[in-house]
This record gives sequence, C-alpha cells and structure tokens, in this order.
Amino acid sequence: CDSKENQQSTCPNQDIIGKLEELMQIHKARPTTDDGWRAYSYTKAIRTLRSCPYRIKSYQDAVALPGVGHKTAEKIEEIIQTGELRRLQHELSSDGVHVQRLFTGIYGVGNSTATRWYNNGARTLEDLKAGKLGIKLSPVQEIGLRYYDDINSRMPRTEAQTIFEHIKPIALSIDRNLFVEIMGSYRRGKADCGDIDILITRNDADGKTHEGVLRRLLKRLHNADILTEDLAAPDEDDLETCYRGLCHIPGVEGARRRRIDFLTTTWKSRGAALLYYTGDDLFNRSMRLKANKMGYSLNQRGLWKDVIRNPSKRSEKLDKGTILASETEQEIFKVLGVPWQEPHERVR
Ligand code: DCP
Ligand code: MG
Ligand code: MN
Repeated sequence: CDSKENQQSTCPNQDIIGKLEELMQIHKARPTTDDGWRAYSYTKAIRTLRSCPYRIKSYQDAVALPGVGHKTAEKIEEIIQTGELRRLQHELSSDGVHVQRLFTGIYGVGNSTATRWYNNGARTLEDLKAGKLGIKLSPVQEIGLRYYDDINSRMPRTEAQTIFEHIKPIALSIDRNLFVEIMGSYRRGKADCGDIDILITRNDADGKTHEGVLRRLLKRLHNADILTEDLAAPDEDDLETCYRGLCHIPGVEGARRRRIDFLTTTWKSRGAALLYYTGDDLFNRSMRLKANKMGYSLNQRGLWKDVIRNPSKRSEKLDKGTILASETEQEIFKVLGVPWQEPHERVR
C-alpha cells in the first residue's frame, strides 16, 4: 500500500483511507491552529493505514496501530460499520459561507462572532444551544437564537397594521397630543415588512415635550402583552432615542414574534426623521448625495449647511452648521430641488 498509484487495488483499508483523506483536506483548508493539528493527526493515521497489510475490522484493531488515537479509531470504526462518516458529510454540507450566513442571521451576531464560533467548531444552530463547545451567547443573542425563524421572516403588511392599531391608541392614551407614525417599508406600501418602524414626537408649541413618554409606553406595551422581548432599550430619557424589540399580536395562539423599532425625535426634526426612516436606504443615499453635491449635509435631524468636519476624522463635526429644513419632508425636497415623491415612489 505504499504507492498512491496502485493502492486502489492492493490496499485492504482503502475505503477508510479515502474518507480520512477527505476529512484531512477539509481541515487543511482551514487555517486555524486547531485544524492544522487535526490535519496532522489524520496524516499520521493515513500513513499507518497505507502500510498496514491486513484489513482493520474493529475499533481495537485501529487503536492498536501506531499514530492512531482514540478519536480517529472511533471514526475508523464508524466507516467500517456504516461505510460512511457523519462528520465528513456534515463538513461537506456546511461550508464556511453557509455557516457564516446561518450564524449572522442570529440577531446580535456579526461577522467576527460568527467566524469565531465557526473556528470553535460550531456548524449548526444546535451547536450553539446549551453552552456546547464552550460557546456563550449574550442575552440578546439568546433571544435571536430562540426566535431565529420568526426574526428572519417577513410579516404581511396587514399584520404590521394590526400591531400598529394596537399600539397607537395606547400611545395616545399617555398623551393625546403625540405624533405617532409608522414608517419604513410599511409607509412605502410594501406588501410585506421585515419589521415595524414607529416614530414618536410631540408638538412642543405649548411648552411640553414627549420626554419620558417612550419609557411609559414600553411598560404599557409589555403589560398589554404586545411587546415580548427587549433587544436594545435606551438607558436614559431623551427626546431622541431608539428602541429595538420583539412584539406580537396579543391573545392570538401561535402569533409569531415580530421585530419592532421605536424612534423618538424632536418636533423640529420630525420631517427629516420621517424622510430618513421611510427610506428605502438607496433612496436615502441618493438624497444624501444630492445634498453633498450642493455643499449640504442630510441626516435624520435635518438638512444642514456649513457643517465643518475634521479633515482627518470625517465623522467628527467641528461645527454642526445651520439648519436649512427639517420640519417637513416637502421642505427638504424643495431645498434640494428634488421633485416631490410619495413614499411608495421612493425606491431606487
Ligand atoms: N435606513 C438607512 N440606512 C440604514 C438603515 C436604515 O437609510 N443602514 C433607513 C432606510 C430604511 C429605514 O431606515 O428604509 C428603516 O430601516 P429598516 O431596516 O426597518 O428597513 P425597511 O423598513 O425599509 O425594510 P424592512 O421591511 O426590511 O424593515
Ligand atoms: Mg422596517
Ligand atoms: Mn427597522
């Protein structure tokens, strides 16, 4: 069995060698310390098997060979008994790209976390459950894993509407002067929505604001069994905040969890906020580009001129500039010289 060319016909353990070689190749292709070590242990076992003149028939036969450890012997036994190697089939059916996509589908998991878990040997969502492989999820990631399918599916717009119709009167019961509007894909008229985006603000002409409203609203929505889990809650009361969570239609058996975002903004910025959170994101990019070409800057607070940025750190503003338009979407379109577009037309 020492030459590759004639091993097919003469080696009594060729089926075993073939499977171990495939597994070795997979580990070799992964440049992690751990995989390099595994590839090496298969190389040793394969070399021994090639020079073995008799058929290996059991775990005992295998583990008796020099260079074959306990774990490799178990794999050899599986190949002898079933003709297959589950580990290999698994590795083949779950390549890195597939696993990366699977893991980043968990709310709160980014590329670096997904890669780290992959390198720890995790390949399936099952591998991430119950602290297997020593992998620990954050509380938010736990929620993301538990409701993986719900969070990764879109809801019919009628469901977003039903949920919003539960929420709006509760908000108005806290303060009937609130401005409560649904934005995002729903406002653009899409037939299905990935989440529900709700804007809350209040006309401050009477000297009052929506300060503290979101906190009270969230509590009431939890009590009404509309909100079910918090993913990111603002830690202080502010006029400009963002909340992310899960919700469902209350009192309906089997109602699925849905993603929901609440945004609050100042009364003055409501138009800019509506424009930004209605999207879509490509439309927003084209509007920002238009603003930049005119020497302006557009964000969720308004359209600004004379913004001075730090040349070596563009995200830092040395002067926040003066506001040109922010109260209505129409004003912003007008100043930019862009013909008015209804929300459903704002797709690029
Ligand atoms: N937005 C943006 N850039 C981002 C994220 C969001 O401009 N990186 C804006 C445009 C989006 C809006 O915020 O339309 C709402 O964000 P969503 O992620 O909720 O997106 P949509 O509501 O448009 O789509 P979906 O149905 O998937 O929620
Ligand atoms: Mg949305
Ligand atoms: Mn959203």
